[in-house]
Amino acid sequence: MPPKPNRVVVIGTGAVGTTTAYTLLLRRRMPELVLIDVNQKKALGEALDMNHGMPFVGGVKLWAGTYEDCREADIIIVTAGASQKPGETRIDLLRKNISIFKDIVEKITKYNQHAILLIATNPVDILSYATLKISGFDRRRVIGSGTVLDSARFRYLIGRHKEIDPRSIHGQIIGEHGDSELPVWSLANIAGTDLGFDEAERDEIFQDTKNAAYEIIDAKGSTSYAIALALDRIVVSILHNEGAVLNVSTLLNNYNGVSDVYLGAPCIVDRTGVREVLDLPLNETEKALFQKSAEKLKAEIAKLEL
Ligand code: 6V0
Repeated sequence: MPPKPNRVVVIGTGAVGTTTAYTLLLRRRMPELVLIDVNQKKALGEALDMNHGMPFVGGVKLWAGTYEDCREADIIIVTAGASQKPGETRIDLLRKNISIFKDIVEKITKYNQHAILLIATNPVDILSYATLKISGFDRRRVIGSGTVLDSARFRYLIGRHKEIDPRSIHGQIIGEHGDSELPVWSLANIAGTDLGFDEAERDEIFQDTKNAAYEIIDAKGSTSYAIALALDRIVVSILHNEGAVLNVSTLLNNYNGVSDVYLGAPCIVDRTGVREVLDLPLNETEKALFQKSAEKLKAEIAKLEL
């Protein structure tokens, strides 16, 4: 019997879900791609629109489906739920999105116990933690998009300052995907050489990184392209068993003084999901900020009934 084709399911066909699906489709990442939304008409319309491009792409079977289609899925990406309005923080979305998540995760697990769940909905760290608890899945297979996007923004901005390709910049953001995130300046470098920024330049780059989503939401209502590319990057590392190091959100235990919380940290991602979290030798200031980020999220988690 031929091997089962890889299937990716995207739940939520809003700005993030459709851009992610389109990115996966253009790059022909998997033979089967399913779109699910509570608004079935929207999912159908998006699937139809993308399918009409198939003569130019090919090789992907794509349809608007139901939760039964999760049965054969290898990766289920969840982008469903409320998004930030201008002025709203990611944490402000928690009350709306936690009930949506209880419903969605129960529907997924009715049909599938083996897939990797990749969460993008905000607040992504808390919802990933909630997904772990609701699903009962192994922690390696519940992954949040974490600070992959923030790290990309950070590298882009450093690259722009230095006029160097962002792919050659080694830099990362860790902690909450949100207001308490932090840059790891102590380890940031270009080919092992110091970045040479003064305090004011560092501050400007980090503030622009942290506030990027607010700026984009204010300008165009939502962010979608870069998060879609970030999710595509995570999917590829899983499907191709690459072992790429990506700052996804994962369950941390005894990690830089932090336990029992999901936060963005450098993880080796392969077909098992998060294979390993890399130890980061943070300096004392970074460690304190990281612990503060964890405390903020743990206080929010404590209010939930999980
Ligand atoms: P959107 O464009 O409003 O789309 C949300 C979609 O979810 C809509 O199509 C809804 O119909 C659908 N939906 C709502 N409830 C359900 C349900 N119960 N079951 C299935 N589908 C449902 O939002 P957008 O796509 O802009 O954002 C989605 C989420 O991603 C938000 O929480 C954002 O804050 C979050 N983002 C996360 C990022 C990250 O880095 N992790 C980046 C950008 C946005």
